[in-house]
Amino acid sequence: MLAGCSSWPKDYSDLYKREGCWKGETFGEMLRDRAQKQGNRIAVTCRDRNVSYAELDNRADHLAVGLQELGIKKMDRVVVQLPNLIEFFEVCFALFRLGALPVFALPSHRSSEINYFCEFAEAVAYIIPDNHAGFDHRTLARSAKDKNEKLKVIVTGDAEEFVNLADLYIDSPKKVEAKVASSDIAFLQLSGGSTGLSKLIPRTHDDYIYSLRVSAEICQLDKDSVYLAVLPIAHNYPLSSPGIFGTLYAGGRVVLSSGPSPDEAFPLIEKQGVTITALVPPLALRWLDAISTRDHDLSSLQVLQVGGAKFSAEAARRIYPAFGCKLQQVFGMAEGLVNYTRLNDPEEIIINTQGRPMSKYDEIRIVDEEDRDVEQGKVGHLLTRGPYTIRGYYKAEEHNAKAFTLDGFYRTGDLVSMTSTGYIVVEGRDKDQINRGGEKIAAEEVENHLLAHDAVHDVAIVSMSDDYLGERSCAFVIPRQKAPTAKELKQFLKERGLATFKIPDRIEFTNSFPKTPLGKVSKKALRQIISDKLNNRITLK
Ligand code: AMP
Ligand code: DBH
Repeated sequence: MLAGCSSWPKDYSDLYKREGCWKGETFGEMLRDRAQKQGNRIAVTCRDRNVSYAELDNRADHLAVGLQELGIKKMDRVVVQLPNLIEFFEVCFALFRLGALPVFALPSHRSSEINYFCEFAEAVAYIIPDNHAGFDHRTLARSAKDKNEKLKVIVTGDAEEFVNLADLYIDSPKKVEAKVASSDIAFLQLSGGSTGLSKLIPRTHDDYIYSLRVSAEICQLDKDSVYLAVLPIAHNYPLSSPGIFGTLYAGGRVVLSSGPSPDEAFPLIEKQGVTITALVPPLALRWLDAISTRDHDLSSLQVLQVGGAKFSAEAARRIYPAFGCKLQQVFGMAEGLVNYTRLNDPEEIIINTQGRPMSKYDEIRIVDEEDRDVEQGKVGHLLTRGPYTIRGYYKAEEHNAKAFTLDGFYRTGDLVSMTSTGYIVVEGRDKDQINRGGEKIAAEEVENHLLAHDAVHDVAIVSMSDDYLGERSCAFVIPRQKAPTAKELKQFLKERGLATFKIPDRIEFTNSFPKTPLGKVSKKALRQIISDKLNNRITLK
């Protein structure tokens, strides 16, 4: 086991094995098996390129040789920041063959996040596209290399001074096949974070593949399924719920879209016969708006998943009439637990709930401030434990003591209620996080950056409600003598290399913060202030 990871106590791992959740599968074997059984079938389509299971298996073998020659070995951490490209699959499976661990960064991350991932995970390599969405990722590599000159940078496309990924596919008679146990960590996922920086989430082959198997079953995936990936595939939701990996598990086909716009996605659905895709709520709204003016034939689409943030019942009700396919609500987290509405659930369940746990071995508790179970139907804090929910973040002993109960339940930070039939309704959140249309922002992380500005005395960031994104971020700033402008502060954050989605949508200057009876900053009161202001009820002093 990788140092810094907590595993399940033996009685639980025994239980999960005995009950057939953990079957001893690994990612390396999974691809090998599909390649042997259905090598000619297409695994991934990207633009005009179709890659079969056999080809993907081969390409991963070849790349594993090249990565090994570069010095990457078992247990090494490799920060992978790739957009929706076939190379993402090749890189992941090559690393799995080596027993090296991808750390999944998102394409929107910038130097502040990347430097931290590289340093904290003690990464030996960093894999990037040359340019993506108008941004040159090699600038991030230079910044990361300044901090650690030994870091190997591998680039798809124009590598400039770095290693070109294309040069690492080496056809060797001797295959790389590190001894990987199913109980080993397969990769590190990212949490949205609530205290300071994102935490890293170690996921094992056993636990993740179990979640893929059950997700694929619930979403009724099979070899004829075609999953369209419009969200960035490194994110846990399109990666695993059932996402691209769940689709490969089922032997289906993944179609990659470079982005979520209806202009790109609708023609792909029609042309490729897409059967299932996954959206966050703001995109579902955008697709709903677009559909009335387009004449693409989307009749192949059977399931439209919406998750990552709360989907309003009002919008949920519009999905079937507009798309003629089933809506599936997905409430999940990279730490583990995923809830789905089932495809044959009654309409009212699908519209009004965020689903129920995917596994009968998921344990759910809904508790009050003192960790006592609330009455059925009442709102409380969601705690969970189960065969694919981690028992601790990577190298975070102190934080783990707060984020997990003594008996191993993860404190999700979500406020939920449960219906009499066991479905979960997300009612709010008690973590210091903003959910900006599915993109999570840890308030403290951004506050710390702003506090580094000379003219900022104090800062508190809260969510403000937004019709389209659900929430946006608002920073309340107490300036020092000479007040900065909002524009200056945003530019400052950008220059510090913060991902754009974390830059506050709005900055309010104030002389003091409202306090709780205990003297802490009352974020609840700040949320009320900005809400009143947006509704023109008060003017800020
Ligand atoms: P993370 O822990 O960063 O993977 O983010 C997971 C969090 O996203 C959950 O704990 C929820 O706060 C939020 N979330 C995900 N899906 C939904 C959903 N369908 N409805 C409401 N919140 C969601
Ligand atoms: O928001 C998430 O992190 C999320 C949402 C839906 C997730 O990780 C998942 C499904 O697996």
